[in-house]
Amino acid sequence: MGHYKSNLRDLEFNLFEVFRRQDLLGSGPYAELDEDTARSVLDEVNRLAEGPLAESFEDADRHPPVFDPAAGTVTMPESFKKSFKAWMDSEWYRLDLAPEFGGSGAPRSLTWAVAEQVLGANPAVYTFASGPGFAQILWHIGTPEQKRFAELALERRWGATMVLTEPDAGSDVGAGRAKAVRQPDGTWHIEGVKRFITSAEHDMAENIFHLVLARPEGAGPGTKGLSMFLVPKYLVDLETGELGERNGAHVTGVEKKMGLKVSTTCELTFGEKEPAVGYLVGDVHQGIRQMFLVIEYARMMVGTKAIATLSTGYLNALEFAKERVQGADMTRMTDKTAPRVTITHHPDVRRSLMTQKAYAEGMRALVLLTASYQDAVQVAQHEGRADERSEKINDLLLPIVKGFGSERAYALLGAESLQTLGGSGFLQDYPIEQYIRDSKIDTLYEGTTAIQGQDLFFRKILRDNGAALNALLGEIEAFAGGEAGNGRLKNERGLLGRGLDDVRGILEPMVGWAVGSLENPKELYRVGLNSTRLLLALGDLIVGWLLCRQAEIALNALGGDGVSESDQAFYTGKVAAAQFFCQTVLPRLAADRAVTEATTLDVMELPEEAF
Ligand code: ST9
Ligand code: FAD
Repeated sequence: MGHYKSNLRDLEFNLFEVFRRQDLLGSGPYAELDEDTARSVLDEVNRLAEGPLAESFEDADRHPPVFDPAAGTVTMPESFKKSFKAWMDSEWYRLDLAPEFGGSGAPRSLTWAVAEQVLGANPAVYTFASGPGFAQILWHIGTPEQKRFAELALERRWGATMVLTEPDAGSDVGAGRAKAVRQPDGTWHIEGVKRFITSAEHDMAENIFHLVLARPEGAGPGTKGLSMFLVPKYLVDLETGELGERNGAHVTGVEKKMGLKVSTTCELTFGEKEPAVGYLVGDVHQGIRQMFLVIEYARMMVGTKAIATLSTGYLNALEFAKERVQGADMTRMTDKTAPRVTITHHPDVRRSLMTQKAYAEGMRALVLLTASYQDAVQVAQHEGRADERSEKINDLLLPIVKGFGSERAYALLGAESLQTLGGSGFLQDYPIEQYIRDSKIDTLYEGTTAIQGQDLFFRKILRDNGAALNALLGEIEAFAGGEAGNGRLKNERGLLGRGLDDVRGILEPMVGWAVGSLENPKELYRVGLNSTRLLLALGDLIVGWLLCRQAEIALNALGGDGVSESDQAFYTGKVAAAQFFCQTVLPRLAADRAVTEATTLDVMELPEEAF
């Protein structure tokens, strides 16, 4: 067996028992897909993920890509090339694409379930394979020539990148200095240096196209002055599809990193050797809006990657714990002759395993809840209407999937999954140390956690007048006040209700300070001191709610006839995870609330020298 342990049963539980995706299948945009087919897709991808995709995970970490600075080229490890080819040859990436663009138009919930398996098995396979997805975005927003380019990119499996970051413009994308100079023939020449660009060079595709943010000469400051340009590595004859001249976008460095080593992170220099020809995407100057079409997708991807990694980390830890014999049962700890037991007998190991299980499964549900709002948006589009409520709730959930998902996954992988293995966890004999190294990036790229917290509060809550948030909290309130699970979940519903009060208790002063900042700008600092806390607290509350919803379904299933032995165990675990989470995690929200309420400006008034 390879390193990757998927949780197919839980994916199917979410899709078909919790979110009842089969109700959407067979009609509307998903007319061609039924439940059996969806299950068999999951099954096949699972085999691929656990087998050929996972196979190069370790080797490619130990033998990362080799950069030749003189030629500006990268040689990828052979093992990884095989995994990548297996994924591309399977063509499952087409699930995400619209039928008009050569895809199968599957629901987002199914495509994110599939993505979880790939991202858990070998995340860089997924990111190197983003060409078709990027091409679809270009196809949607591009000029007729760019649509043709996008079709070629799909057909020829070209690679793709998103190019925002510069040495002095990371979180602050609007500080970017890369310049675009208009040419008499209508094209643009891009000049400048971008850094940290994922997949900008490799030897797994004949061409790579970059979607680049640059500032046209004379354009205004900030993000709104940026435009998006299509800059291919090789220029393309759009009629024949043949590659032409080498364009002037060259990789001038590849970073050495803590983890995710097989994913090339490149310095990309434009217009140094020869002009870097760019085409204004859609022939409109709306770069940041266009780039956010990619970013929204990528933020969901990053959260899913983190959560997938926690899940396989937990399942590896669980397997180890079931076999590792150490110490006596606690009730016989003073009896030196007592039989030694597996570590799953120790209360602290059980606490740790259940914490991992509850978060891994609760956050998987968070991803698929978010995806189910994306399904609703797709269905509405298919029917020629807009589902604004689902759009807004999806927007609200994205920073939680990305920011909360990555923070909790990384923290738990280190503090709990690796810890379960004792000293062995520290060794490269087990995959967890690599999981930790590979998943740290998830709290950083696609906007750091601080940026996610601010996005959540200012854009997704304040700017929306709390509409989407109130809709979501209203659902949690109704659940907490309802009859779900009857006596079996009464205590948990009570705890959920108190957690909800506490989250509202965090939000209220924050909104007050934001309003107060109109008179006293420094009040905003109090918001800034709490926005990450809010992000994490709201994430915990939603996970608690989703686990309780799962527990309700599990209790009903357990009450029915003919439950198989493995399902008995599965559903019993579901109820236990919800109870454990509500009892041990949600009460901490009261402390978060107290900390928020007591926020002072002391730390902001402290001279820098005192740090
Ligand atoms: C990176 C890549 O890190 C890492 C991994 C790459 C892997 C690639 C593979 C990914 C797979 C993906 C597949 C492709 C897709 C497939 C599809 C298939 C179907 N939501 O607040 P303002 C916009 S890349 C939407 O004033 P500031 C909006 O237009 C580097 N839009 O911002 C807004 O205008 P308006 C990642 C948003 O103060 C405008 O921006 N780097 C949102 O000027 C201005 O907004 C980062 O993520 C949003 N949430 O700038 C940067 N927010 O208001 C992080 C803003 O009129 N920094 N817009 O609507 C930030 O996000 C900053 O907050 C900032 C601030 C730059 C936006
Ligand atoms: P900074 O913005 O300098 O942040 C430093 C610290 O300050 C962080 O803790 C941050 O949270 C905090 N901070 C900064 N501003 C604020 C603020 N306003 N409020 C509160 N806190 C703040 N970029 C691309 O364009 N394309 C890619 O493909 C790509 N891939 C990447 C791959 C890797 C491996 C890495 C490491 C980065 C990649 N990036 C990519 C860049 C990535 O998106 C940025 O690193 C990220 O947005 C953070 O920017 P920064 O590193 O400059 O950190």
